[in-house]
Amino acid sequence: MRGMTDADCIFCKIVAGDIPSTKVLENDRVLAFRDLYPKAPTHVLVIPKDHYANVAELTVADPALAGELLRATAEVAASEGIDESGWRLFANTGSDGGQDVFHVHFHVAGGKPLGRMLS
Ligand code: DGP
Repeated sequence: MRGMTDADCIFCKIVAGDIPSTKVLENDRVLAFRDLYPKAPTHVLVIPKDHYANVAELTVADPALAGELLRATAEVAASEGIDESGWRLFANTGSDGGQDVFHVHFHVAGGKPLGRMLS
């Protein structure tokens, strides 16, 4: 769905300004905003403004945009002041992966020791 929005997608509505969000970074193609249900002192979601369902779809359709998203996650970590202490980047993908919103997003989490996942 490159360049398109999904009328039923809450993140497309956030991009459009139809649902309010607390933005922390924005450029032509990328938006970062605070997670409504933060799991850490810093918990920011980084999304492309265009609608792609998940990381796999995005990376096939527009690998350059996937790179822009990754760069934005590091910019957010720095602007949030967690780049030195450390932070976690993750993208839940599909139902077994725990994805609830099917508009691709990277979670940037930190601000406290997060422990180990899956180890
Ligand atoms: P995931 O489970 O990986 O699909 O993460 C979706 C995240 O989106 C979850 O941590 C909560 C967050 N979220 C859901 N609805 C809203 C919303 O309307 N606004 C904001 N800021 N975050 C939302």
